[in-house]
Amino acid sequence: MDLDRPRAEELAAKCGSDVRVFENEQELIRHNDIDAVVITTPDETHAGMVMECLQKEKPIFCEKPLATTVEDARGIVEAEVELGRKVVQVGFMRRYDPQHLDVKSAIDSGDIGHPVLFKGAHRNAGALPGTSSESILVNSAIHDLDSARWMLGQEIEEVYVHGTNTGAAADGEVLDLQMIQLKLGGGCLANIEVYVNAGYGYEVDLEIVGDAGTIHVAPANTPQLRKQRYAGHSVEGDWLERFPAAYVLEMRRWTEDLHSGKLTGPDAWDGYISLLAVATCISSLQSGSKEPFKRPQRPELYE
Ligand code: ISE
Repeated sequence: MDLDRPRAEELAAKCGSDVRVFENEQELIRHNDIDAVVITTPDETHAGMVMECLQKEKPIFCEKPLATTVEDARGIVEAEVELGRKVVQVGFMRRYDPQHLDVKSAIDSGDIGHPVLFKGAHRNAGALPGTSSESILVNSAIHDLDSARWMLGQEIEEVYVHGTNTGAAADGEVLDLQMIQLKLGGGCLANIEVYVNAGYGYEVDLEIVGDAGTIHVAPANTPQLRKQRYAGHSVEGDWLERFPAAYVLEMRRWTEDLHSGKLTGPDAWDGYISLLAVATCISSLQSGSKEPFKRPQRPELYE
């Protein structure tokens, strides 16, 4: 289903003769032939559709963010707990990126000792129309907040966010470059740049500092070129170019998990906690002070 029906029909035709195009999302979610639903619509539509699928007890893959308000995300967690089994997965695709997975396994193997610092940079070539200081946190920085929790295996305890309006911003008010500092459990820190008007391309950079070494995500998907007093590599234009392998592996694993009956990816709790961290970042950006992260009790379903 797509609001642009001809586009949906064009894609359906490429997928085979028995692929049906639905008029709207309710019709799709309720249809008896539909076993599971993938939601990749605009952010503010996610929560309503997830709730609808939960009522029908249909497994859901929902792009991040799980919702755009903490209340809606909490409602999803409560509905899933009520159902008594996990059916929601959230699209934090970096968890499937081979480069990020290499870093994660180096941390988990103890190669760099105890990890103490997450140094991230997340740059978009240009902000989407309608971008606000808050939507940068809800739509983009949420990846980094999830990545820090996942990579370090620690929960966020405190956040401190600064922002600035750069000359590249179309709107003179929006804080299009933000610096997020986190204090996490186990003595870990994080320092994350999120810049949505970097101009030159799309990049996600990450170095983890441990007490016995550091590990950096491989700098590029493309080879290093050295020529005529130049050394460098090309940079992708957006997340689809940067993370093609991750998106495929994420979808493949999700469908395998559906067949085996046990979801293993980032769940509704991860979606809720990352959104709560976003809300705390927004408070810090607005107050100009560091803010404690008040983490709710994790229900048994997500242990
Ligand atoms: C963007 O809006 C996304 O949805 C992508 O997942 C992310 O990688 C990108 O940096 C965001 O700004």
